[in-house]
Amino acid sequence: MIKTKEFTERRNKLFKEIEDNSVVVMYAGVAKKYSEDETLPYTANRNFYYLTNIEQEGSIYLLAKCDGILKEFLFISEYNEVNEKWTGKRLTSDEASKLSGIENVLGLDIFSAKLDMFISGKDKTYGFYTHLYLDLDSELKIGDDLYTVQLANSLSLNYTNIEIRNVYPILMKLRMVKSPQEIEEFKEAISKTNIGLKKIMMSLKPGMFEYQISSLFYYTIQSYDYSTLSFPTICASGVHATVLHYPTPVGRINDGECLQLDLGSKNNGYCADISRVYPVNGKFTELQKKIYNIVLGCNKAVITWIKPGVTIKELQEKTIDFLANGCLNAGLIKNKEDIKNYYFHNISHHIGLDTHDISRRDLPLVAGNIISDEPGLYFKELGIGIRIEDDILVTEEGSYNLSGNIIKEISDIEKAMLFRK
Ligand SMILES: [Mn+2]
Repeated sequence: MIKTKEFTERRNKLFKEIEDNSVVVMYAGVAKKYSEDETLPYTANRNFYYLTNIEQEGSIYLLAKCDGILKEFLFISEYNEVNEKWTGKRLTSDEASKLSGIENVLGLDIFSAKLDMFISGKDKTYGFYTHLYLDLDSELKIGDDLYTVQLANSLSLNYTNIEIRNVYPILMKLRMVKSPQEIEEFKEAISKTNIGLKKIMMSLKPGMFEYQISSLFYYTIQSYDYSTLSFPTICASGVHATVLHYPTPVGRINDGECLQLDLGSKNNGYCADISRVYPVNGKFTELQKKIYNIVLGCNKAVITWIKPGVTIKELQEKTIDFLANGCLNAGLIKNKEDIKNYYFHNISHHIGLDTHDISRRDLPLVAGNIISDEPGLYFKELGIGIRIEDDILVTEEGSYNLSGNIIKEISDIEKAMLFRK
């Protein structure tokens, strides 16, 4: 678990990045509607969580910076006996304070009045403010029919003395560099993912259905320590693997095919994102090996290219070149340009509290970034799609493969699958 102290440090970093005489308001948000009276599964806004360690729906954080002095408040829903009977226990002020390290925890009912005291300039003891920072992510729902973007519009009409800014780019900059503790959380997420992958290798047999394998992964990580998925598991056999985000794993897993898995377990919010390919009957065919080894060679080359100063765009250009040469030499394509028909996604993205973490891919990498390394080749006419993905930490010296323990050599996979039940 990330210690409370680290959440306090994150808020101090945010405090340093914003203008003096500013207020920041962050919302945990509320669940979106699924259908009729049902909602989609709720997750606290990741930027809010990153700063507060609080997951409770509807919570609000307010930070004020006035003449270099920090004041902060957390607003959570008040105790409500009836609500608790329906949906279980909510945080008490004390619990919220311990989790977040924020001393002043107040009820949500006084939030609006408190914000008004800060930004209206009515009460001089609150200080004088010129800027209000909000997370203007258009998807951030904070109430019935209310998103932060709409809130910003109405606040700027009511408080003409205040300039509204987007806090999102500042939090992106902070979240892109992972702390030593965050790296530990990742390692744990990856090792849980590995437990699930081993289980799959030991259970995979021709004739099964794809959903039996994707469910097995979910069951394995859930029964291990109630972990959840980083994202819906992609489990695609044979030609299905040529659809990148193959959505409905209802196909039969046939003898002689390869099974593509792109999956991950979360650990305390941090998302592993791993791809592996297994031969359904335990043995790769010669053609599958040929394609697999081009992708694996590229996956390993990318690890050596990753270092501070390099951009993901540069990694992408080198990847295209590597895969094109590999396919040309193997007789899989006739012209280098044809590679665009068989490799058509990006080599990498940042990973963190979101699988596709908030980031800018054009920025040079720095130590502490965690990014994916996921080359792939997809030959629909051959019924073969292969993507191999590891999670890579950028270090001062270059890179470190956080998922180096998850086997990916053909000989290792075939050996492991000899022990299937
Ligand atoms: Mn990925």
